[in-house]
Amino acid sequence: MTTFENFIAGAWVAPETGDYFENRNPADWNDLIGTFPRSGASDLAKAVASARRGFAQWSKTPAPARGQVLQRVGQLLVERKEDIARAMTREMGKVLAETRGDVQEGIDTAFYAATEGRRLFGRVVPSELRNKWAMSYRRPIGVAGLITPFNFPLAIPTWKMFPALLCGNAVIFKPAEDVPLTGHLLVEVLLEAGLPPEVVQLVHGQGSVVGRALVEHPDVPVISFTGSTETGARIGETCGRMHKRLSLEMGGKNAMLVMDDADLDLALDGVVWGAFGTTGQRCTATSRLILHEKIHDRFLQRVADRVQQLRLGPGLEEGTDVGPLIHEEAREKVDEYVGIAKGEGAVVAIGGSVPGGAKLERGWFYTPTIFAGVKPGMRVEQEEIFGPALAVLKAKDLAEAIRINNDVQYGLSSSLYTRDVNGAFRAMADLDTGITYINAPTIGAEAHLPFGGVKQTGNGHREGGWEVYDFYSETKVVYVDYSGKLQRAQIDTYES
Ligand code: UN1
Repeated sequence: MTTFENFIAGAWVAPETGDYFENRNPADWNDLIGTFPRSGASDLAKAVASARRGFAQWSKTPAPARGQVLQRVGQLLVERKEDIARAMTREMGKVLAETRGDVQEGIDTAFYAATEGRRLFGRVVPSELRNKWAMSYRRPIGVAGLITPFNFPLAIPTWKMFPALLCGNAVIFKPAEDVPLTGHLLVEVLLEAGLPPEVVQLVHGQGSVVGRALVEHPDVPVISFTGSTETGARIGETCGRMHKRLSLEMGGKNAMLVMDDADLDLALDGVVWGAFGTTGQRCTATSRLILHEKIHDRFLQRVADRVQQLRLGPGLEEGTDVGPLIHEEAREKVDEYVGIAKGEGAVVAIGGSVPGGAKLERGWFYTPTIFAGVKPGMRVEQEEIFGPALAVLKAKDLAEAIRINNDVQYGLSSSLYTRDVNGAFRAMADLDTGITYINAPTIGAEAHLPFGGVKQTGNGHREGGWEVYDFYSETKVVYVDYSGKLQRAQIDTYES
């Protein structure tokens, strides 16, 4: 058994609290991965003081040189992809193919960030006055606090960290308590790639202690958080009061719409992957299936038949389709929603129980579950369950399906299966989500496009792609007047 430490002020150090928590495999809770610091506010304060020194150095490093470090980070991730993926499956539970994908998303993000070091475009625009230049460019901001969830233990930290670093900021990383090992491995890679040590700080611990101290610290002007809408709202209040820049990625209740003219074989593959991949623990997961009434009964039957064949098991085992949930409360939550669904008059078509069998008895497994006969407004139709549970609804046409899709508080991802090009374009405009897929499921965003949602899913920012660089940099505007005389904007141009 290994004891892991924080990375603060350029060294691996024990927490000042002297306190540690256990990290166990969710597929086999006898498997203890290690113990990690349960840090306190004083650990965090030390990290901030060091990160400020890191920032002073890193912000003066030319952006292309910062990009070179990220290039090496990408290369190291390529070399370690298999090892990190295995470690990640062991601590998080999702199947190996998916954790390999998770590392790949980090690699893609690293290589994109590396090349951005030679762009980070500003603009030069004509001044309204003679002999005067007007331009904008991007400056680093300071120390960025990054609070990340368990479900993409590598990819989501990289979405935040790599653009933040490329823009010249220092970062403080607080990974979810369920996946501290992946966070540790990522910081090791950054250091090996040559990132100056004080530019990154890793502080393990509870959101309510370390996360909170990070959000409340006056010397951390940028916060990026992925997690629940409730926690995001609390963080938002603090950041609003302190005038901090904040990016939030929160809940989803994503729907797949399947019309009567769709390729149903394709839609079947799509919904099984979208709803039960990652054991449904994606904010992009397909958690509602809205079926055209003409195909509803037979398509639902096909989905149920297929989902029943999914093999539950440890993610490291060959042939496993669906791994465990992350922890006991997550499994209890799914089970509670089964009760809620029944109470509201929905039908549990399949699943709805804790599976038996020796292989599964020491993990947080739950049988893939389908709720049929769900009506708009039921709680299982409105609330994020974050587990292997799919609510199925019926609609009389595309317009009604879009209305049902939009009538929830969230707006991350949506999907439409159809062969009608006019309908597809109508849906692209009218589905009220940050991302829409046509003839593909609601999951699977690519690292080089903006990622994020509308309504209660986010607060208007995007991760990924080109837009995230706006979030992690401050726009500076410079006017250079080389006329040698006072020129008054808005006055002299128009008077002479
Ligand atoms: C998340 O679920 O929090 O689009 C992120 C996807 C992945 C990222 C999901 N690339 O499903």
